[in-house]
Amino acid sequence: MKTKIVFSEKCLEYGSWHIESPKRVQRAYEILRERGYEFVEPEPASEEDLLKVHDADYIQLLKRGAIEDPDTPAYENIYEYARLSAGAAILAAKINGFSLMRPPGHHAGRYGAALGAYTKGFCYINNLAVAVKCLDKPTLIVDIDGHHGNGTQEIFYGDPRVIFISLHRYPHYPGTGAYSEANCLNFPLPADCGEAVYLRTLEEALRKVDMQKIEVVAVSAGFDAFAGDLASLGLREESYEKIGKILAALNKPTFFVLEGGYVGENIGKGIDALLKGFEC
Ligand code: Q9C
Ligand code: ZN
Repeated sequence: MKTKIVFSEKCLEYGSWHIESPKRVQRAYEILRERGYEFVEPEPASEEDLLKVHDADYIQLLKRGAIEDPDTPAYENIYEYARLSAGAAILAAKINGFSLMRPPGHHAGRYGAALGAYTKGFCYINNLAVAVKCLDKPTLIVDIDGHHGNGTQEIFYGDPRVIFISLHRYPHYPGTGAYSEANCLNFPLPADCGEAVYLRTLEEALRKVDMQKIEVVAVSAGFDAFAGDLASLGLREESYEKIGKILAALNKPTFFVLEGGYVGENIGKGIDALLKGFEC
């Protein structure tokens, strides 16, 4: 049963000058198309869905485009693009698929920039958080983006039905995630620590979770821990296949939402490897 990719070309319409560029997702899309994946089109999330995660005043500011920070531009119509990316995460959760959309989401907290971070790190709406709230089931979130998912931590901190695991480079942007607290299990890792350390840490993290209490696994699937990318932990294509196998062993309905990763070739190959590992 091959995982379907949730994708709309609309997410390629803005921001060609930014490092979080349409090119990265477009290249990943081409690779997955060549490799025979099936694609499904998302619908935008409703405002009601967004309000399950974000403060009403923040959503109003986002609609007006009054949310710019040094990492996160106020693109024209960004509210609509962000709503479509969130809707794609909701659809991925419904069909156990992979949302290949931008903008990313895991740095967006309830009011925008999360846990005291200076910026929203290219994120507007926490797509994965919206999907988890809409599903409304006990969920394990596994964040494999190379940056700490500070927005996701802020949103689910203390939630008795959610466990949040994040492996990330530290010290590094956004500066949070140095230690575990409450239901948020953080695993700060040194730059370029490499696959062996990474996989050992992931297994250690997952052993801490009582899987009997979990019904769904939601993966914040960023690819900037790839060797040479923005938050490099020295991972390679094969590492993502091994991560996929480890996630499959949890034996739960699982969905994936793209976060960062700034080399399109690596995103496409990384997704294929992750899903190949997950499926066999
Ligand atoms: N301008 C994601 O991977 N870097 N976001 C700040 C100073 C921000 C990464 C450096 C990196 C954000 C989704
Ligand atoms: Zn990242």
